[in-house]
Order: sequence, then structure tokens, then C-alpha cells
Amino acid sequence: MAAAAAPAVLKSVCRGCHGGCSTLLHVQDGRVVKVRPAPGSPFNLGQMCPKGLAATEIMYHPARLLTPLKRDGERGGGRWRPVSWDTALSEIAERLTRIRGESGPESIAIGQGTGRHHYLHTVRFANQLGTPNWYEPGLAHCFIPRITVSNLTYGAFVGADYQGEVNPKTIIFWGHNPIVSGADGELSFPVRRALKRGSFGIAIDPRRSETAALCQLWLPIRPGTDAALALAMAQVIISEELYDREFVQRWTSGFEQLVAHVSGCTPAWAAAITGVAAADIEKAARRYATDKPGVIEWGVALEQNPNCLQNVRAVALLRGLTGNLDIPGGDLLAAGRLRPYPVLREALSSDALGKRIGAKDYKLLGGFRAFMPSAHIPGVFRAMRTGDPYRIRAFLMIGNNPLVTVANAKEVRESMLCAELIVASELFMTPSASLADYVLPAAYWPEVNQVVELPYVMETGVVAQQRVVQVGECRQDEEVMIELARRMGLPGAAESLEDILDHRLEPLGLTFEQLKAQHLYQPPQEYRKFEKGGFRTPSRKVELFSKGLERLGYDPLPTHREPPESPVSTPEVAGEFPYILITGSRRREFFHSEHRQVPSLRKRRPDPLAEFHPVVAERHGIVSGDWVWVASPRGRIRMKALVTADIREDVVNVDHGWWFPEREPPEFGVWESNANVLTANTPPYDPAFGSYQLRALLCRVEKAE
Ligand SMILES: Nc1nc2c(c(=O)[nH]1)N[C@H]1C(S)=C(S)[C@@H](COP(=O)(O)OP(=O)(O)OC[C@H]3O[C@@H](n4cnc5c(=O)[nH]c(N)nc54)[C@H](O)[C@@H]3O)O[C@H]1N2
Ligand SMILES: Nc1nc2c(c(=O)[nH]1)N[C@H]1C(S)=C(S)[C@@H](COP(=O)(O)OP(=O)(O)OC[C@H]3O[C@@H](n4cnc5c(=O)[nH]c(N)nc54)[C@H](O)[C@@H]3O)O[C@H]1N2
Ligand code: SF4
Ligand SMILES: [Mo]
Repeated sequence: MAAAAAPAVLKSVCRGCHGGCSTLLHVQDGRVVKVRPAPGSPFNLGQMCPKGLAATEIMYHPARLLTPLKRDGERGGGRWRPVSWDTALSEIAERLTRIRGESGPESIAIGQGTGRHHYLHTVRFANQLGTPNWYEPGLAHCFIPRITVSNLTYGAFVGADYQGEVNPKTIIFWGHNPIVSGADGELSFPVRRALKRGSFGIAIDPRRSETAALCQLWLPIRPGTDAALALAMAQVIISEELYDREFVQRWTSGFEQLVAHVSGCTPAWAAAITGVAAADIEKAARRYATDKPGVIEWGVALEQNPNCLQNVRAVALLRGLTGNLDIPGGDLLAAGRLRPYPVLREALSSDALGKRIGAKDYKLLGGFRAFMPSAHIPGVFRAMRTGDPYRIRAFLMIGNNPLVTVANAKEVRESMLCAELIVASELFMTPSASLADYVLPAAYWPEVNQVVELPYVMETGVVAQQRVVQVGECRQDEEVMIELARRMGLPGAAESLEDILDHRLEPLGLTFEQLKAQHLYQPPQEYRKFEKGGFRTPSRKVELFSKGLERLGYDPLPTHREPPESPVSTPEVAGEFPYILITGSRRREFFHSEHRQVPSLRKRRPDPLAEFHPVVAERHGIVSGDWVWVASPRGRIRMKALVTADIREDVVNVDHGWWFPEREPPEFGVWESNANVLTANTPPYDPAFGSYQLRALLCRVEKAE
């Protein structure tokens, strides 16, 4: 017998989260047999997290979907029949064409998941279909507000300089826990290295998170009050004259207005709102303004509430005041090296644009000035359920599990039951995919070709993700959408994925094949790019006062607004639900609703957790490991108690993303421990983005028998 061939070792990039770890994939007989971190990448420094290292377990999991499925019997009945790709795609194309013809393209909605390889292609597909109604459960609540605000304020997105010669002296982690949640603009590994090299860490977080534990200063903020804290820091920086006088004078506009605006926002004022000691607010402000260069690592916690725009703006202004922008070891302006993904915005008719659900109300989510215009989630599901303002008849889920990741999950289910056609592209059968008519088997990251920007949106570097194997009949989402576009005769259908990748890479003088061969493209970092022609805002300056926002009818200067459900704004609700609920703090082992079926990951974190202080535990006779009910005015879920002193005494933190793949389909126990049973998708929303409240809600805890 001939000896087996030695494995080929191919370089790619992990996308188990938003991605970025350079990886060596060992391939033997058409299978990935081993996944190891590749040495030499400045982004992951020869390391990977447990999710990435579990890639083979995920790819070859016995429950992985390997062939297209068509529903047999009633919707949600859990009975399926395997069909060929050709049958599935021709039936789907035919039904979509009919619905589009009868009710207009806007009657087709697309729900996609967070920042995956197919993200921009899904936007393209929506435009090709001519529907303005696509969403992502992050969007209004994740990242897009940070990008939009950066664009409005500095003319570009910003991210910390961990690659250069100068280590940041100060890092503020604001509602962000990158030691666990990288990559969302950065990767955990360079953050840890910066702290090891001596950065002074300041964490603004109701919990002493894994990141806060590595910091010198922890500001345990009351959830939902971040704008007040940021305004007070601005007040300290201004009144103590710690701002960068030269930078402010030369490179900012609206300073005088800001000075007047924050004059009353003293540390004492903010201490009463945020629960953070005034002396600590002063310490943080002084440190960031004077121990330069400094960076602000801002997280999703700023965005998951109805003061989203102004929370993010208030924090953004601190960079401008201190001149910590585009300097070595500071927050850098995004490079913009690649051609934008050809999302074919021009294919969307003006009639369709006018019909985008929520666009008129939430102008930075769906309007003309939006960075990545999309529809308002509560409105999309309402339209599906009620036909108001028109009926959504078809729903395509591309890597999205809305029964678990969208607020008010029960209403999502009710809405989906009203849709006529549901298609899911998925790795595994999920509670959401269980409601579909067709479930298409999607490729996982080692089975995918893409160009990856690192860090996400920053484009400091560009890396090739390459398909090294084929698993079952699984197909890369982009190619499925390309094929549907072709069968439906949609605009742009002739362009292949390779054409698109080559088009994006053109400014680098590379083709996708060439990038694959060299893996990483990373030119030297350029600093102070604004000195050549200014910031890319209308005033060519950092806009402390935003005329752009004013024109759209939004506050040009940030203000604090109390969350709509809180001990302060709804004391009557707080009587029955006395604790402040935060949901979804990331766990290293899971990506949102993923991985509960992966033994090596589930073993490390077998149960859904609710985290609270010993004072709370004692009050209710609970010890760590007890099962508890966490209830909000909307429902209750069963969680395992994790009692810890590393959290404010008035806060309960619950995991999000839980369902139980080991339980009976089609529901897989999705109502038992799902944080989005507790959350609200009702108004008031953030006036610009339409964000609803996922954090800083009210709850109570009691022991479950
Ligand atoms: N309560 C609460 N809710 C939240 C949050 C919170 O903090 N609290 N966070 C919100 C945020 S910020 C986000 S971004 C969203 C995330 O929301 P989602 O993106 O919906 O969540 P995931 O569970 O990551 O992904 C959904 C599905 O995508 C599938 N999948 C993974 N990779 C691929 C692929 O390449 N192709 C295809 N077709 N499918 C794939 C997975 O199997 C999974 O079932 O959740 C939001 N929901
Ligand atoms: N392992 C893993 N990594 C991930 C993900 C995942 O699911 N798993 N998801 C990815 C996605 S889509 C995203 S959006 C990012 C999110 O990653 P991060 O931005 O780091 O967000 P979280 O970990 O959800 O929350 C960060 C911190 O905010 C705190 N917090 C809660 N409420 C408030 C508040 O009102 N104010 C302040 N200041 N802090 C608050 C929480 O205690 C938590 O420690 O992670 C990405 N990376
Ligand atoms: S941090 Fe993200 S990219 Fe890196 S190994 Fe983990 S899942 Fe993969
Ligand atoms: Mo997100």
C-alpha cells in the first residue's frame, strides 16, 4: 500500500469572529486535519482563540448541514427532504420572481448576520433584487453607529495603532471587552500586548470584565449613562485646560459651542447620574488628555440603547479635544485602500428607496446620508406580520438567527409564521432556520474565498481568505446569491466573485490570485494624513459641533438621555424589577448563537449564565451554580447563577445567544434561556439609528426550583 501523502499546509485567515487571525490549514485527502495559528501576522501574533482552533470540529460536525433541504409538511414541523441545488435554486428563483412581480421587490426582506464574509455581497444582492428591506441585527445596535459618527466627526473611521513603533500610553476601554470580543475593529492579541508593554488601562464598564481586570482604573458605570460620563470628561479636559490647544485651534470646528455646552457637565453632575465617583472621572479625563498618545477602544455597549448616536458622539469628541488622532500610538484614521465592494446601489430604484422601512424616521440607518442604508428591524417584522405599510411576503436569512439575536424574539416568530416564503442559508439547523421552506448548506470559513480588511473597516492590512476544501455540497453564500441573480436575470448577474475580488484589489496592483500567494498586504502606516488637505469632513476639520447632524434634525452637540426603562425614568417598574439588566457581554467560547453544539467549546461553558453581585445573591438566597429565573416586564428565562464581586451591586448581566441544539427540533429549547425574551423592540428608539434597548433594561432575579 502506498504511504499517505503528507498534508499540504495552506495559509488562510480565520473568520470564526469578524476575523483576522492568520491560519495554517493542514489539508490531507480533501479534509482539513489541523488548524494552527500562522506565525508572522501582526494582527494575531501567532495566536488563535478556542473558536478558531475548533474549526475542524465545526466543519465536520455530525449535525452540519451538507445538502439543500426542502420543507416537508407544515411550516416549523421539523420535517425535511433533501433536494438538489438545482431544484432548490430554481424553485426559489421562481417563487421570488413571482412575488417580486406581484407585490414589488420591497415585499422581499433579507436578514443577514453580523459582519461575515458575505456581508457586502448580501447588500449587493438586495440591491440586485431591488429591495430596500435588508437588515442585520447588529447595524443599529452595533458598529455602524461608530463608523457613521466617525465619518461625520473625523471624515473616516478610527482604530487604535497597535502596529507601530509607539505603544499607546493610555487605553480607555469604553463598554468594550476586546480581550474576549476581538475582533471588532482590532484583535485581542495586540491589545493584550499593548497592556503588557505598559499602556495604562482605564475600563468603563459595569462589570470588571476580563479586560477591566488588566486595567489600572475601573469606572463601574451605571448602564446606559455613558454620554454623561463622556461629557463630564470633556468638561474636565476643557476647564482644566488639558486639551491640545494647537490641534483644537488648527483642526477642529465648534470648540466654543462645545465649551458652552459642557460647562454644566461637572464631575459631580455626572457622578450623580453614572454612579462613578467624581474623582475617578477626573482621573480618567486627566490621564487620557495628558498621558499621550492615548486611544479609546469603544464597544457595542454604547450603541445598544436609544441614546446610541449621542453616546457615540460624546465619546468621539474626546479624541478631537486631545488631538489623539492619526498620531503614532493614537487612534488612526482608516486607510481606505481597497475599492468599495460593488454593492450596486444604483440598481435600487428611487421608488424602492422611498419604500425602505424606517428610512424616513431613522435617517442614519436607512436614509440617503446613511453609511450602509438598511431597514428598521421592528418595522420589517411588523410588515411581515400585519401588512403595514405593505406586506413582506418573502424572507431570506443569510447567516442570521433572528429568533435568538433580535429583540422580542417571540414576536419575531409570530411574524415569520406570516411569511409565505422563507429561505435560510445556514451551517446548522437552528430555531430560526426551522421555520424555513428551504435551508441551504453554507460554506464555513476554510471553504471560502474572500478579501479581508484588517482590522475590520480600518484596512491597515489586507489578507486573503482562501477555500482549501469542499465539505458536502456546501456553497459559499456569495456564489449562491450570484447563481440566484443569474437565474432571476438581475442586474450585475454576469460578474463572478473572482471579478469582484480583483476589482477591489486593483488599487493595490494585485489580483486575488496574487494576494492569495502573498497572503498579507500591509504597507507602512502613514500618520497625520489630515495634514495633507485636512480631515474628510465638509469643514476639513474635526467637527465637534456637527453641522451635518444639525441639518438632518439631530442634536449637533451630544447630550445625555436617560434610558427609557431605568430606575430613574420608570421608578414604578423598578419597584417590581429592581435590577438593571445588561445582556450579551461576549464569551470567548461562543459567537452569538453559535457553537452550543461544539463539544470542546460547550464543555468550557455548558450553561447560560446570569452574573450578579454577592449582595444580590444573599438577598435572594442564591449561590453560584443555582438555577435562577431572570424576569423582565416582557418574560422570564432560566439561567445559571454566577455570583461575583466583579459587577455593580445593582446590575444583572445575562448571556445572549442561547438555544440548545441537543434538544428536540424544531424549537431546540429556544424560549428557555434566550436573552431576547427579556428585551424590548418597542419605541422610543434612537432618533437617528432606530436602536432599541438591549442593555440597561430592568429585571428581577429569583431562585428557580
Ligand atoms: N440581547 C442581545 N441581543 C443581541 C446582542 C446583544 O448583545 N444582546 N448583540 C447583537 C449584535 S451586536 C449582533 S452583531 C447580532 C448577531 O446576530 P447574528 O449574526 O444573527 O448571530 P449569529 O448567531 O452569530 O449568527 C447567525 C447564524 O449564522 C450562521 N453562520 C455562521 N457563519 C455563516 C456563514 O458563513 N454563512 C451562513 N449562511 N451562515 C453562517 C450561524 O450558524 C448562526 O446560526 O446579535 C445581536 N443581538
Ligand atoms: N467571542 C466572541 N467575540 C465576539 C462576539 C461574540 O459573540 N463572541 N461578537 C462580535 C460582535 S458582533 C460584537 S458587536 C463585538 C462586541 O464586543 P464588545 O464591544 O466588547 O461588547 P460586549 O462584550 O458585548 O460588551 C462589552 C462590555 O460592555 C459592558 N456593558 C454593558 N452595558 C454597558 C453600558 O451601558 N455601558 C458601558 N460602558 N458598558 C456596558 C459589558 O459589561 C461588557 O463587559 O464582539 C465581537 N466579538
Ligand atoms: S479571534 Fe476570531 S479570527 Fe482569531 S481565532 Fe478566534 S475566532 Fe478566529
Ligand atoms: Mo455585533
